[in-house]
Amino acid sequence: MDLTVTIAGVKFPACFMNASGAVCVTHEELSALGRSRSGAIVTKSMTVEARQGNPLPRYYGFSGGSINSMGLPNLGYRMYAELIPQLKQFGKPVIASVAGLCEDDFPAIARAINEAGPDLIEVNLSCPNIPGKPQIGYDAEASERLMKRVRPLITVPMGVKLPPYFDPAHHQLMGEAIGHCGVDFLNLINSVGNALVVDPNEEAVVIKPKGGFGGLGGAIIKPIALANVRAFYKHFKGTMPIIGTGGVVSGLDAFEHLLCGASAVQVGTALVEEGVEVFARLEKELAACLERKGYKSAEECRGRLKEL
Ligand code: RRO
Repeated sequence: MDLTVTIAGVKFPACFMNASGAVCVTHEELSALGRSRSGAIVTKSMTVEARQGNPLPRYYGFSGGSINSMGLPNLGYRMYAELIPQLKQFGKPVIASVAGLCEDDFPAIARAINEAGPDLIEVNLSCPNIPGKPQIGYDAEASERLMKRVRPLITVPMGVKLPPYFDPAHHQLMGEAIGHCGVDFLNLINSVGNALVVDPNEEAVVIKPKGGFGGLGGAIIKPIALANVRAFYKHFKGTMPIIGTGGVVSGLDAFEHLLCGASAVQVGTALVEEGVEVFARLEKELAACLERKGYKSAEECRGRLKEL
């Protein structure tokens, strides 16, 4: 089964890859992704300076998914700029995820990291876990301003990672903003921000930062992720490459993302829980599913969701 995909002109050896944040902070973690069957190496979102992140515990896995408030722990963009040429030797695309603590950080990091030669750059407009900082992706004007500043500074495809939207008016508004900015691909969705998981036995929250509030990931967010993939796929009439992220635990979950319009999928919670072996399992499951349904490739079923 052909599970290779092309996004914004870049060929990926497989349609599964890590979601930014999932075991991709250190040189060791990124190299392990390089050696694995992950179709790409996606870095942790990087800031100007290295960060320790929020206090522990800051990740909690449960039966339906996970909640996190990592707080952008990363090595700082200078270190990732040094690592990227080494990571490219694994022979698969490297996606640099760019974040920032203020608007000016994004162009500064994007310009420098572009020089290091990643294959694509993903601009994270949707980190939910920095105390006191709203998610830029919920402000269409600020997002447009930022995308317009970053786009001319980089020479590789630019994607944006968006938070989930829950109203068609917001899909429309962000779709229009994105359409003005030369965006090459979308990554949908980041975690569902500011959720709260409660442990009734302990009568307590499960993570420390922000009073227990954090980004929800894993199986329980799949319908929200699928809705956002579908809404933007339709907004752009199938012309905008989309990486579907959210709730991919099985090959069938990935198939659903592809049907909704994703070209590839990223794996967060399932990768954290299972380790890099998850990619081989997902490939096998998706290949069996496509085979059963008579598809010849992952690309063939893209967007083919039937409406009633
Ligand atoms: O580091 C985090 O707390 C984090 C980030 Br930057 C993000 O984009 N999404 C998320 O769930 N956690």
